[in-house]
Amino acid sequence: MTEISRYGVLETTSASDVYDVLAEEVRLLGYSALDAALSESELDRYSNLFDEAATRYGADASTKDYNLEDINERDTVRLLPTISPIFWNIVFDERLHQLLSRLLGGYYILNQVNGLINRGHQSKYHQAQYHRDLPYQHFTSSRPLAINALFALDDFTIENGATRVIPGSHHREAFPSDEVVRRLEKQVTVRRGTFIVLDCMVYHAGSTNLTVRDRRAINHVFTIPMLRQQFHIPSVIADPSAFSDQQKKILGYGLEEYRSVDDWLRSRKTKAV
Ligand SMILES: O=C(O)CCC(=O)C(=O)O
Repeated sequence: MTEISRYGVLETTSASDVYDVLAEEVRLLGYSALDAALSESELDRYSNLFDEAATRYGADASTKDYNLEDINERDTVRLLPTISPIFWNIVFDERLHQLLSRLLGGYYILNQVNGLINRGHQSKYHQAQYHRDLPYQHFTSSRPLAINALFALDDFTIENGATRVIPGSHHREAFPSDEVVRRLEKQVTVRRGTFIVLDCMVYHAGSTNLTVRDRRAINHVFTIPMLRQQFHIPSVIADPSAFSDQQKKILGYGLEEYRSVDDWLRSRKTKAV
């Protein structure tokens, strides 16, 4: 390909493969899209299992006397892969982790993984208000601290409430003025089977679903290990033996705070060997 023409440029960013390109987009704009390259039949299977898991989750909650609607939890299936383990495959998708390692470095952990249902019939969707995934935070950082890989289980279209983003808003501390939001916001339409990859500090929101069918997605928030998980995932997983050491690291194993100075000193001793 011919080089983009330029003048007065002393420094350029180099990109050696597609993951470098997508990572650069996320750094610059706050979002990008990554195709998980799943077949139509795999996606159909995930969709069916998602619906089953959502039904079981709702039934279990009501048995335990939780009214999900009353507590603003109607649209969310918390820790989806603990209900239907096939969804660990998406959490550990190889392409996604190629990209995450470019953005977050060699050590990052899973903060949350939730099924999201943007219901049809213009029903009110909890995520349809602009927010950061690190809410209440108003600072900028030179590198991403957290990435949301929002997996589209259905095509995201204008009609069914595709995600809106305010490009570049992770570079500013405050939420932009309403007029600037109206001028800059972009709706990200993607085919099912795509991850919308967001810097968690970029302002984004779902949109109202104008169709009659639910629009389903799974959010995966990965952070640097210094940030607290939404769930202490090691406590929720009954049997970790199926996970590799690297996967356990991503799930947050081995991060418990030291409970005593003795514990700290003992850990240094092991490291020194
Ligand atoms: O459902 C969407 O389009 C947006 C989801 C979202 O805002 C989130 O995962 O934080």
